[in-house]
Amino acid sequence: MNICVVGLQWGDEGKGKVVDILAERCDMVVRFGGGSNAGHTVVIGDRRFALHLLPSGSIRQGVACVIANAVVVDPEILLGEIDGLAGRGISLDGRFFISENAHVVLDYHKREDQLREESLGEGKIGTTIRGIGPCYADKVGRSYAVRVGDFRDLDALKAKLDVILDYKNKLFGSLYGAEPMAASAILEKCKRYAERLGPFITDTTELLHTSIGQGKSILFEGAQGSLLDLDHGTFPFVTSSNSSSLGLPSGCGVPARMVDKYIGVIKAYTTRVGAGPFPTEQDNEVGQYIRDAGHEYGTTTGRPRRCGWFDAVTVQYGVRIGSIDSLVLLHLDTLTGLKELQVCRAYELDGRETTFFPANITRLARAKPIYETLPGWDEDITAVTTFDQLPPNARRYVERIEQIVGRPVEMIGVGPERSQTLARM
Ligand code: 2SA
Ligand code: MG
Repeated sequence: MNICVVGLQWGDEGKGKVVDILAERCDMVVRFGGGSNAGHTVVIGDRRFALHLLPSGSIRQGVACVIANAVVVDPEILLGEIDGLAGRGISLDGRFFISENAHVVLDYHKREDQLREESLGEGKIGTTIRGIGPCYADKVGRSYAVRVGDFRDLDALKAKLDVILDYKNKLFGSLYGAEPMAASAILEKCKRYAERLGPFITDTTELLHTSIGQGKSILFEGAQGSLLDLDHGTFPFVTSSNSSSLGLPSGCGVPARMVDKYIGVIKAYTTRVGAGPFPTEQDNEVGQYIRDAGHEYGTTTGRPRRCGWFDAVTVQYGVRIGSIDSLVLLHLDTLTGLKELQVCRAYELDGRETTFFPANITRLARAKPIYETLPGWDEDITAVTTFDQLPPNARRYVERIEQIVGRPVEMIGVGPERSQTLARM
């Protein structure tokens, strides 16, 4: 069985935890997009792992891990994660594979991300400054791109970096008055990356097809959320990759029909980091309550996340474009203590009621959420182990979400730990 797990909101739904749990029954976990902008947290007992580039399955010793073509790889961060796991007794030797065709994030990408964001002032996107957008832009532009496979020929890479840095230095100098960056310093770093990452570099498309042919079960791990998808999200307040499940086939060369099941991860409410529209945002004491109770701060940047009510319109959109079969609903415990809960079931847009999410932000700006109110619960639910043990109002909340979204909730999270997850079916 091949499974894809993606977030259906604006990221941070808790995909890392879900992938970690499902990885127990899989042979291989694959990242198909995004880069170190992702922050996937897994908590096992008193051990907490925050991963940005390595697939969340890497914590499970028996699972093979793949970074596929469309991931943008920051070698500095990747090596830090590999060493970090090794220091905690978890080795990736022989079970980790990076696509030779994945693009590389280098220092000038991070510099460009930062310079551009600063220059935009109020109009900035609120990126993670991890160089993601500039690296994908170089990939699409083709002429100034570095791929992981380039680490195999350092002479050719040197020539390439000379050309790239010449161009970037002219660009940054004239646009932002920035100091030039030395190609030689970047090449020195690349020599170390090449030596350390060399053993992991391979043709991951061949590996994936061979593995599927052998009947192995593959878990595809999405990064960010469906509403941050470059083509289908709230552009320009999106990331630079196809972060919905639509990015899977192009991201790793495995056709969508080879995936047996698509699981959408949602939070019991909505959050967003960075700028952009957010119809159900609660920039008030409710939002603050959720932020405090749910520890809603960025894993990568530590930024406070914007918080708001559950928006079934956004989630339904993620379900539609993502071919989602079932849902995992996390952070139900975060809502404990709120007297009443609002659920957005539709938008009013230009005098009409709609349940189809307008991803175009000019139209989205005119959309007003239509809420229904559900009663909350006070009981601590963090130690609950079955759905039936949940307070009636918590069960009703989950069932109402299933009804509106039109997909079953298979798993429910009542706390950050691996064990605080209720299987529903
Ligand atoms: P970028 O850096 O170019 O991808 O930023 C573009 C937009 O995408 C958003 N984005 C994210 N949103 C939620 N979570 C993300 N990962 C980290 C986390 C974020 C963090 O798990 O907490 O630590 O702040 C993530 N990555 C990118 C970003 O906020 C911009 O809106
Ligand atoms: Mg995250």
